[in-house]
Amino acid sequence: KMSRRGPQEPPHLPALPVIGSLLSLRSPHPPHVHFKELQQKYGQTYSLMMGSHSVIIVNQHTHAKEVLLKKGKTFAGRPRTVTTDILTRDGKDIAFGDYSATWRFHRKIVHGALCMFGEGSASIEKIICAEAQSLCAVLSEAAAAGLALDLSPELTRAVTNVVCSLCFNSTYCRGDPEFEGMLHYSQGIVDTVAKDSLVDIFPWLQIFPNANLHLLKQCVSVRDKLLQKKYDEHKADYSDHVQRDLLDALVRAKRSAENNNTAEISAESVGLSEDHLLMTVGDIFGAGVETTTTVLKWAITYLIHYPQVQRCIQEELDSKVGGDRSPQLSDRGSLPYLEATIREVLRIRPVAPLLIPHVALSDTSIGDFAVRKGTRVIINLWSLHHDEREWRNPELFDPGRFLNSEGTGLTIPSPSYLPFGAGLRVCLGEALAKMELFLFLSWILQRFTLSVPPGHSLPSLEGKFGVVLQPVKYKVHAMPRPGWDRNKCQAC
Ligand code: HEM
Ligand code: PLO
Repeated sequence: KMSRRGPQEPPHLPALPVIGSLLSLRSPHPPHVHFKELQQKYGQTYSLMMGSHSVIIVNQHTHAKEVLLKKGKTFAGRPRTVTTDILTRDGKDIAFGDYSATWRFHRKIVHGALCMFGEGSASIEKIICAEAQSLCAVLSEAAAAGLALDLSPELTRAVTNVVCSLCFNSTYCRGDPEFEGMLHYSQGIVDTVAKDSLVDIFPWLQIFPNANLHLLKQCVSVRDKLLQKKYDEHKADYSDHVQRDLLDALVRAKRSAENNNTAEISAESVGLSEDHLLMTVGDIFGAGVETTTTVLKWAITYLIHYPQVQRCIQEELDSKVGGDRSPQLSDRGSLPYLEATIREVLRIRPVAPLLIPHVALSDTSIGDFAVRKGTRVIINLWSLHHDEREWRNPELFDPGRFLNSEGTGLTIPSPSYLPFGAGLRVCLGEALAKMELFLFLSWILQRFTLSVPPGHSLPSLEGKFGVVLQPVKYKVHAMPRPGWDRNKCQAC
């Protein structure tokens, strides 16, 4: 027998048990937890079949970085799935679109447009602060009336208005029916788009009556009408001289490509069709809302469980910002404990615990394992962020692990930390999300102490797995801090 030691296949799971456990509604654990547990039997990197697809699950940071960074271009593909094809008109967006010239072009336009509003620019900060102001006003009204509030719709509206300003140059008022409609369709999409972890197990199941797909299609059609309306409005009053928002930037790119028909960058060849354009704003709008809102909800859930962490942030705010003005982005450097808390929330409850599946674009390898072209690779961020070898007591919520020993500066104590992914497919909204998390949380905690209403039990820390990992719904009591009574809040 030959004993040449070349690349080997990763340990493989017997196909049926996994399909069974994933398809079974009775499975007690969501996929990221299940995939972490399977390491004990199969090792940190293993493969399995989902339907006819070969899938590799990566549970360690060295292999994760090899996939995302060192071999980023080889693993930059995305799988096509029944549900994401419905959401994105067959992958004509950025997040679920396969690696291609069109994808690169769209990512570049969006990146440019977000940078224009991004760091250093005063306008994005003003937009976020205006929303923080309005959010705090709602909280103090509720407090004055002695009411406990489900913060979810309030946080969603604040975050939505920030992306809405960026994408469409518009905002929603409380109770706006279009906003209520958006809340509804977006939850429907989050609940259905990644049933069974974004890898189609049996694509042929779609030919049977399927309640999930039916709900998804319905929600996507409501979303598409909203996107189309915004697009038509923008086309109608488009001007070459002003660029109000992301949609203007996309319309401009489309027009200039159309006027450039002779060159090799014609609108068709770079894929600047109306579909592409709509799906791209759809991505930014959807990602912009669901991710940041979810992190804010997790942050508040943990602050309610750990009042001492809340107190520490408030002491830091009192001493570095005081009570005579509101926090601003330039305070970020002097509020390390708040930053450490945000980092810890992103570690312990990653928004996208399995990222989005990657695909090998050619034959390659991960560590010593051979990987064939077309193999799907799932990076289990949950395993990276809860790895006992990398984190002391990983289940414990401890912002202090991100502070240096004096507690004066920030560190990242382990390389096993990738809340936004890395490489070619790294999150496009990282800078925006971090600004929003910092400003919303600092404004809220400067003015209020959050808790559950008397007699209510603490909200669960388990979470509900969809395309994002969301906390459960519960009511919050926001108590104004000394000096932040209703009148002051409205005057500031
Ligand atoms: C992709 C995390 C906020 C836009 C991703 C990925 C992660 C992530 C883990 C997948 C990377 C991969 O597949 O390798 C987060 C977190 C956020 C956040 C934790 C909030 C704290 C945002 C915001 C936007 C956004 C605010 C929009 C402005 C995107 C897009 C992609 C993406 C477009 C797809 C990139 C691609 O496939 O090329 N994000 N994200 N994200 N994110 Fe975010
Ligand atoms: C959220 C529901 C929206 O209605 C549509 C949408 C678009 C982009 C998706 C987003 C949803 C969920 C979070 C995703 C984002 C693209 C990148 C982001 C998957 C489905 C993450 C965290 O990877």
